[in-house]
Parts: sequence; C-alpha cells; structure tokens
Amino acid sequence: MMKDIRACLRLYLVTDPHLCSAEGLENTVRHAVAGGVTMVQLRDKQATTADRVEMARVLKNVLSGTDIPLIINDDVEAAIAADADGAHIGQGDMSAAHARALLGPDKILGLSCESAVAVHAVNPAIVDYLGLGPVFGTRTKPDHKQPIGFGGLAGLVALSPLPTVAIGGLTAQHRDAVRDCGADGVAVVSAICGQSDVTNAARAFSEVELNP
Ligand code: TZP
Ligand code: MG
Repeated sequence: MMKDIRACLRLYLVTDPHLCSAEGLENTVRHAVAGGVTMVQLRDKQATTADRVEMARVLKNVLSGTDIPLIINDDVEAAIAADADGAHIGQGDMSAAHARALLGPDKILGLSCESAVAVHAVNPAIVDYLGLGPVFGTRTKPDHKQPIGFGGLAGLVALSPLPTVAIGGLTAQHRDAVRDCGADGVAVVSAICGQSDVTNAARAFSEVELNP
C-alpha cells in the first residue's frame, strides 16, 4: 500500500550518476534510505531506456520491503518496463496527459514547474505532485531556469492545487524555510549524493524536522 504522497515528498532523493559514482548508485541509495529518505528518483539524462530499466531493477531491490516509491525521471517507458512506482517529467518532456495515458491511473506522476504560468496549466486530475524550483542556482543542473528563491517558492506553492516538493541548491539548513513556504518536502541531489557519509547527510534533514 502506497504511503500518502505528501509524506513521501518529505525528503526526496534525486540521483545523479556522477555524484553517485564514488559510492555507486545502489550503495548511495541504500545508505540514503538508512538516513531516512522518503522517495527516490532515478535521474540520468545520458542513459538509455534499457540502462534505466536495469538501474531501476537494482533500486527496486534496494527499496523492497520499504514503502519508499521509486520514480524515473523523464522516461515513462522505462518506468513502465521496470514497474517503477512512477515517473517525473519536465515542461520540455512529453505532455502530462500523454504520460498519464501511458502510465495508467495507478502510477505516480510528478511534474516540474518553474513559473506561475506552468502551475496554472497543471491538470490536478492527471498529475500527483509538483516539483518547484530551482529555489537556488545549482551546478547539478547547469541548464536550470532562473532561481525563484523562497519568495518565488511560496508563491508557487500557494498557487499549486497539488502536493509540492522544492528543489535546487537545497541543504538541511533550508528545511524549515522550505516548510515555512508551505512545500511538503525537499528534493535533493548534491546535499546527499556524493557526500562522504550519505546516511548522515540524509539524516541531517530529519534532524531539523522538529514538528513532523
Ligand atoms: N531540477 C531543478 S534544480 C535540479 C533539478 C533536477 C538539481 C538540484 O540539484 P541540487 O544538487 O540538489 O542542487
Ligand atoms: Mg525532464
């Protein structure tokens, strides 16, 4: 039984192939799970669909026995082939309607929104959650849009008809500010992936959660 999506968004690990390379993808996710991540997205822009299916199978094994969903970035076909829990798409990817039609009603579908126009355009009947940002500039995604800051984040959260997760340059120190903006959680790449102690890096986010 899938947990409530808002609870899953609380600490959302997004993987990066380069930042995870020292420890390896599988061990990075395993250690991050030990540190309390609540959702995992496989994000590898260079991989093929076949590669993503293979990686997703490995990660499903790591996550088996937990209720942590596995989401595949920008590859609905891989999400379906691997029977992942869902897919996450951006504004430049296939439409949300198309993704939902392929995924069927039961999989999770996330959508990145960087502007009020994009949030207004969301159909809450077909999307499950929104990724909002980038809050800050980040080297993890060199082609990111203009950062929106906490003010921009709060504005987009207020417009959102769906649960939200903030992304972009976020560390454990930002957790309370993100919550004050009304977002349900933080999505994190470099503050967890590639850290010398991945478990402790993930745990740092829970430790600042004083009122879960
Ligand atoms: N989308 C917007 S910013 C970003 C993505 C995938 C990367 C976030 O990486 P980091 O290292 O947590 O700043
Ligand atoms: Mg994308």
